Amino acid sequence: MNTKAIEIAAEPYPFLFDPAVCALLIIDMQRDFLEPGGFGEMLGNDVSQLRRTIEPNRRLLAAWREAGLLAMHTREGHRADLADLPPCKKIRGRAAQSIGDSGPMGRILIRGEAGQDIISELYPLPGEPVIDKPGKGAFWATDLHAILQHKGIRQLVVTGVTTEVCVNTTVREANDRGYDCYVPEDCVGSYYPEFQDYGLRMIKAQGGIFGWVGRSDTLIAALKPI
Ligand code: C5J
Repeated sequence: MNTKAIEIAAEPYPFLFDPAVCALLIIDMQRDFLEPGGFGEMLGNDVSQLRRTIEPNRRLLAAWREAGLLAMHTREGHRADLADLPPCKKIRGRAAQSIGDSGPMGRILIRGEAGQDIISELYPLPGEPVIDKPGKGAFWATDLHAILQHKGIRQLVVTGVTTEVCVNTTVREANDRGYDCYVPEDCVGSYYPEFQDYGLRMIKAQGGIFGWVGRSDTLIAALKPI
């Protein structure tokens, strides 16, 4: 693996990738969001828009592990007693079934339920931190920042779903805390193609106001031994 920082292709300008201080953060690749028959599909969403990100994420995660770098995972979800669920989040959307109710794969977005867990293709290895988050951003009400600080991390490669919600919120939170974020566009997904496009454009606009946008093959090439 390259151990020195190297410039890699990105928009709006090349990213100085430093593997020694960079973690991969995979956002909410959960069964209820991605699997046919899950909560996301039950709400009428086209899960194929998210499922196209599985294979690029799988390849990137394999290369990341091979290089011995820190990989982390998040899951959106709540306590079984719903004590950490804001009432506004519970009722938002006026759906027949909402967070905490019985869904296709257990109670919807409740920690420990089958649907709340990460898809098998990207399942965390022992030792890879999993952040259970009650909000859209991975920093809100979690120990993510403390873990990253303890490990000396200053850069994040952020992947997962959905581009305009939890990925964007996390990138913005990370940016405000001083992390440089690189988002490989093939590894993030939205149920809505137009939000995929604008979610990425918002990150790289204004000279990279929240971070950089690139591709997973660029990262994988940079991780290869020289
Ligand atoms: C995520 C959501 N993970 N869209 N959640 O983006 O509610």
